[in-house]
Amino acid sequence: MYTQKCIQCQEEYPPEKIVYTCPKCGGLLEIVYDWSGLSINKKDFNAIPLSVWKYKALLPVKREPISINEGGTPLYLCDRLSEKIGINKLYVKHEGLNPTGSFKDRGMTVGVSIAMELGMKTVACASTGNTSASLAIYGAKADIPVVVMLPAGKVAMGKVAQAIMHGAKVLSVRGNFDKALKLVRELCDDEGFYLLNSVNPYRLEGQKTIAFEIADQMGWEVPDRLVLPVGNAGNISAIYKGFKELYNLGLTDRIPKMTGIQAQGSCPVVNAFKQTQKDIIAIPDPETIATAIRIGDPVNAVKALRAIYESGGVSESVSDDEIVTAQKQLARIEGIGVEPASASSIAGLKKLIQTGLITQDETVVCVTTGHLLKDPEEVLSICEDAIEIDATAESVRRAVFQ
Ligand code: AN7
Repeated sequence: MYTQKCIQCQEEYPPEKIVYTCPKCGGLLEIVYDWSGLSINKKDFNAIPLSVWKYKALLPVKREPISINEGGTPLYLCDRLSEKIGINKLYVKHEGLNPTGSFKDRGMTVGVSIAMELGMKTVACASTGNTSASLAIYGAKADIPVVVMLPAGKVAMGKVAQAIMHGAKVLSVRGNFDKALKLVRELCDDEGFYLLNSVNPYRLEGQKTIAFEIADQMGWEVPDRLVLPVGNAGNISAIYKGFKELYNLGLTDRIPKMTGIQAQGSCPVVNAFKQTQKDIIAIPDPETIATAIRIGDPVNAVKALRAIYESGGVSESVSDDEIVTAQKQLARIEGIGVEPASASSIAGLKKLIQTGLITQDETVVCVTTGHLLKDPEEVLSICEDAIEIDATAESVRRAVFQ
């Protein structure tokens, strides 16, 4: 039993009502459950392999889900990197190892399953890339048409490749992500398409399983802090909700400090946090090498700021140079290949340790949200070129020892 509830005015709407924000006050919605009849125990999770659907009892989907084995991503203990940056224990939850290469799959397996339950005929989203790649693939699996809107020229190649290969109708919008999102919301309202951006509260239900898996993987001991990139601000809100639910169910004994990192040229949530505001002032022309989080007007900002304040977390911005340095460190010290947005979590952690806002005795989990291969062009622009040589032993030797 659950409803869609406004986080602002508390009005509740039935599960099958197609709403994305509160019709009464415009507030964001979240899924709230009546779990009074539910008895759940840590032991219930023993010996079941990790996946989003391991936690089906805590998710809203009734039907057989549209699934391609999402979730179950590794939690790596990063000894060498933690020593280098000066933190007691650092884990990386590598969400880039989901089926389409990003955490969006957790949201889409739930979101597209709900779309099918509701009998929707077309699904749509605006995207900086990963959301569109994921929706294209889940739409293909569900046999439902997909429309995606991307900011022209600002989406990493791997993500566009996925969206077009899996058969979505891909519209390249002359404008940034925030404009594309406005347009797709109008399209969904006018045409009855189902909107699967993270303003859709069902999508965030899938993403809260990141919290469930982290707790599960750590033996139901939660870390002191979670550090992750913030773009449209859905994921940090979802993960916080997940940890809160575990706590309320008595499965864990505390909630980690939610720590949101943005790129300096695109940091409305950080600005609001530093001025202790409850909502953001949009940035009209966001810019960063981390195109996934090049978002100036995040729809879930109010939820994200609540997550940060309530959990005692912080929000910080990092420069593109800091992002690139962290991306290389993670790749070369720990063997974890991530796209720039994901590396912002490591860059942010380093900065917050240096400024003393994070203390060395903490156990931290960084969430790396997308795979390195999403953005090969960025990699080629920041790394050493391959050395082209003649096909002779002499040239080989000269190149190897130069
Ligand atoms: C790799 O695909 O917004 O704060 O349209 O792709 O929940 O938005 C992507 C976001 C972090 C930020 N890391 O998550 C999209 C999109 C990666 C991402 C984020 C995104 P949110």
